Amino acid sequence: MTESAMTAVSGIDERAAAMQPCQIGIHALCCKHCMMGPCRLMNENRKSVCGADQALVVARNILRFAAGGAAAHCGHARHTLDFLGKRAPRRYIRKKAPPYLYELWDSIGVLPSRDGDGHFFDISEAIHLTTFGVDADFRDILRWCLRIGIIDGYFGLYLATGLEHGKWGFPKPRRATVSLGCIDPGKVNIAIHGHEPLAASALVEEAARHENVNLVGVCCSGVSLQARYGVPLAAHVTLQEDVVRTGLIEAMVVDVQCVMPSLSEMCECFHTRLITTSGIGRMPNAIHLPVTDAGSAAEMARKVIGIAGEGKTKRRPGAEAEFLAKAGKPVKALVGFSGRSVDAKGLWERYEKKRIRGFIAVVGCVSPRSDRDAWVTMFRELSEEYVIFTTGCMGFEFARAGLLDGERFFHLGSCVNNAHIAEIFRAISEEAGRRIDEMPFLVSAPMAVTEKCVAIGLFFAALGCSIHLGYPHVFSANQQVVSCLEETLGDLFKSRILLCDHPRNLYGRIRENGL
Ligand code: BF8
Repeated sequence: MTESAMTAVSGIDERAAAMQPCQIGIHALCCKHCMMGPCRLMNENRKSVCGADQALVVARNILRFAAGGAAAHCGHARHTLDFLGKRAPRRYIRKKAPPYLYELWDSIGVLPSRDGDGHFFDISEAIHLTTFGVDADFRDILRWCLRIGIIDGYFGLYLATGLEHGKWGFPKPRRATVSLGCIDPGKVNIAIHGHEPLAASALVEEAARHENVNLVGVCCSGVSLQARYGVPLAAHVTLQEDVVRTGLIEAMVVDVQCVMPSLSEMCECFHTRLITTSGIGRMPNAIHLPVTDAGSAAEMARKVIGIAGEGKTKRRPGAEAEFLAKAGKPVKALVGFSGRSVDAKGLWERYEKKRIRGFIAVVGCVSPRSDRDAWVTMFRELSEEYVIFTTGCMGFEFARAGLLDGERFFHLGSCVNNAHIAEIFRAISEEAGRRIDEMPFLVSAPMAVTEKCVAIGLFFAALGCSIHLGYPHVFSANQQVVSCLEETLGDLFKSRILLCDHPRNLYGRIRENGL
């Protein structure tokens, strides 16, 4: 085994410990938008070679994170449109957003500048205006963050969710299995990893014709398939390598987003065939079976079943026994809620009768740099007084802790399905006859890994929700930036940004001050 393959085989937690984060970049204080730098602005008085001050550097970095996240979510929706042979919808935000919010966004100039696919131009402009020597007004850049958040919400989350439900059906509440224990040593195991439904749904259809095939999901593809079809969910983002490490996965099929490059070498260390399906998600050592429409998706699915079936005989001797000795039993969890199956009226009544103090959405990633168990424990405590909605990798953490009960904890699906949470917030606020920002709503992304978390947080901020961002600290390093964000959101919505990277601090702030 090569040294780099050995590195891939070591766990993500060990690699995170061995690769300490840059203490300048972690606070978004590093500017590398031109080649006179990188410039490191460790204190408020320093300026970069071009004269950019700390507030400008931090604001530009936040906008670039947001633009990256929005590009991913909007790309997901665009790929789905292409797959279905559809055009981008017109006047989409006008149709989907609460009218008072649409008017407000219009009045402050944060709506997308063009209709149809025009939001891609705004994402491009966000990159443009943060290049060397364009926008030097950090307040204007922070306004752009709201625009990109709105784009992410509607042309990413809402559009992708709506298209998926329209083509492949609405999720239904169901009990389903979670954890590595859902891998079946007696069957051909195929893992589906990534985000888009194009390849994933075709594999579910094809696998249904083969009794000896066990499909398992990873990350948001897995979450979607679980909610829609009851496919077992093996792992979230930081556990994706562990799926291969069982030695029982014949094929891992990936598309886009949150697919770690380490999988390429990891699969080489086992018998697992890595299969890529997206034109923008190629990986070394992988078989590429492109999926662009229903025909190519079905062909890919047939080939994958064949490749995986041949691979089972190549498992390392003893892999099954080793797995059975180590793997725990699969955990059962209640998943598959949506805006349709959550009773907004009932939830509002629970609040009105003072049986709960509010509603917290816990969304996004889990990070090897955060104390995952401490966050789960803290939200478990909060669930005694708050209803918790969850999506994405956080949903997996709550599932394996046995918390998803459909009473205190509701699992709303993948990260693009945060649109469900926005719809539920809207429905509860309509029951109450109030605006979203007048409601006890908090959206928390305690352990962001990807840029998508920043874009999602800004979307909910633009809706008027208070937001919490835990680790890392990209929003908090410069006081002018923090004050401007707080003042802007406070003036528009009376909402707040909570910047706590420790569960106890967040717990204290929520309990002492309400949401
Ligand atoms: O979109 S929660 S690590 S899997 S980004 Fe990725 Fe984060 Fe997981 Fe899905 Ni969301």
